[in-house]
Amino acid sequence: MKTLPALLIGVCVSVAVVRAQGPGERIKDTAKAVGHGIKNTAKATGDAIEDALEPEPRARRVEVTLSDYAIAMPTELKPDYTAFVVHNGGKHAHNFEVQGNGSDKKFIKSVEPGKTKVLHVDLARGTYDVWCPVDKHADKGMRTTLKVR
Ligand SMILES: [Cu+2]
Repeated sequence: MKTLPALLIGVCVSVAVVRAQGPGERIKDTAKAVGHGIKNTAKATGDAIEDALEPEPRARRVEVTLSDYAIAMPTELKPDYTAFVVHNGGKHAHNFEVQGNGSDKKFIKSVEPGKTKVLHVDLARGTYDVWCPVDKHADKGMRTTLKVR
């Protein structure tokens, strides 16, 4: 229990800081800082903060069907802002990750069986690796390559 005194000092210091600032102020500042963090991160990476369920009107639609354990989708596409409409026809939850050209996108939460979600990716010329990042699904067959040209 060598760490206990250190821990107690830490707690006392934290309490002192809260007292000095006033608890309300501290909470408000923290909330503000956290809120900014989320907004800035989302803006900086261009990532959505929740998964889309509908394609954006400006996007080209590409249908994808996930199963246990395969990904059915085109393996060649022309460059375009793309809405992958991903349907899970399997009995297990799956995800869908598209990586290439410095971009790496996947759903924040897996697609449950019978459900459909939409992943928007701005596809440029090049080769993309596509796979399901859940457990060992990629090794079981849920991986493919997409050529954009
Ligand atoms: Cu999977």
